[in-house]
Amino acid sequence: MSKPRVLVSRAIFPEVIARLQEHFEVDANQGDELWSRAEFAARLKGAAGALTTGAERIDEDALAGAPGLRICANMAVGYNNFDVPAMTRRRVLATNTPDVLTETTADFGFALLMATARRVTESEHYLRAGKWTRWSYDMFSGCEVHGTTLGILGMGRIGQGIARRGAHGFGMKVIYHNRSRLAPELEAQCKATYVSKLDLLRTADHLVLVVPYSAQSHHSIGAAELAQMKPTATIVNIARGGIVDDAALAAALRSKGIAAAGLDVFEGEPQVHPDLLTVPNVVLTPHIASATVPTRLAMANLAADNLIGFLVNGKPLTPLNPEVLQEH
Ligand code: 8YV
Repeated sequence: MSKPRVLVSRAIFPEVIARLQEHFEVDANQGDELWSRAEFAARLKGAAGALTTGAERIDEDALAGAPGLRICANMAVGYNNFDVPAMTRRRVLATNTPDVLTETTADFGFALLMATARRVTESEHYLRAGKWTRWSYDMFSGCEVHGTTLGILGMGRIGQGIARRGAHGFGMKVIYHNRSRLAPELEAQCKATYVSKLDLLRTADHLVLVVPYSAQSHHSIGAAELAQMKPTATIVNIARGGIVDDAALAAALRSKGIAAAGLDVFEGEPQVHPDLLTVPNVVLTPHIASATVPTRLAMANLAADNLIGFLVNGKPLTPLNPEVLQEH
């Protein structure tokens, strides 16, 4: 019997490809370039499964061209590239990679917060440019971190990880806003207090965005929200690009409406809004919050386990639309 065909849309760990090859005929992108939408669609045609990385839109169009498709396994916790209702209608299982990246991503959120508040990259550029000739009492004065108020928008697993780091490691007062309040025991673990979005914006000294992207959360932070923030505040985005209106943020940074920003994700990435590239008070990183070898390997293995679990054994590990399983 021939093996089912599985698509792997971007180069990933060879050992994970080898695991998939034990069960499937694997069509893997070996290059650095993302397949075009047309090429991805053509390759998806005869596939039973796909391992995607967040950049490939799985919508009605993509699904209509791939009637044999049964599962798309995203190697990411975010899955805004999936139209889950459309996938459910077409009985295509969607899976993501929660938990395995939580602590690593929270570490990076804190690294970006620290680098932003303490002007780490800006001062390094100054040093590398040979401009450091003397000590000065006010050279690269940054924002205090310990003991300040940490605001978190989106209090899922990663948000809670950042809250714990702030509260327990840096003695910060933690406030958060989320669609729903955390259970009291989780609030206690994070030492976090629920506030309205307006209070969050007005009170936070450092605001970290960890909210999933959706039509509802698009531009959650725009000119109006930035205007509510303290001019001494910083903002960090490790969620998704579209959460922030990047043009409005660049304008607020330039006019010192807020003190600084740290961004790992961008609207239209890998393109970056040109205005963000010319303001000094922003730290920019290329979507690397989950990028450590153990974590990326765990993500790739979990995506592979979902493909194998479902297509071989009928038991995926982290389904997003489990109702599809009942129908199979
Ligand atoms: C991924 C991420 O590396 O998990 C997510 O949602 O944003 C990152 O950890 C990225 O999406 C590529 O898969």
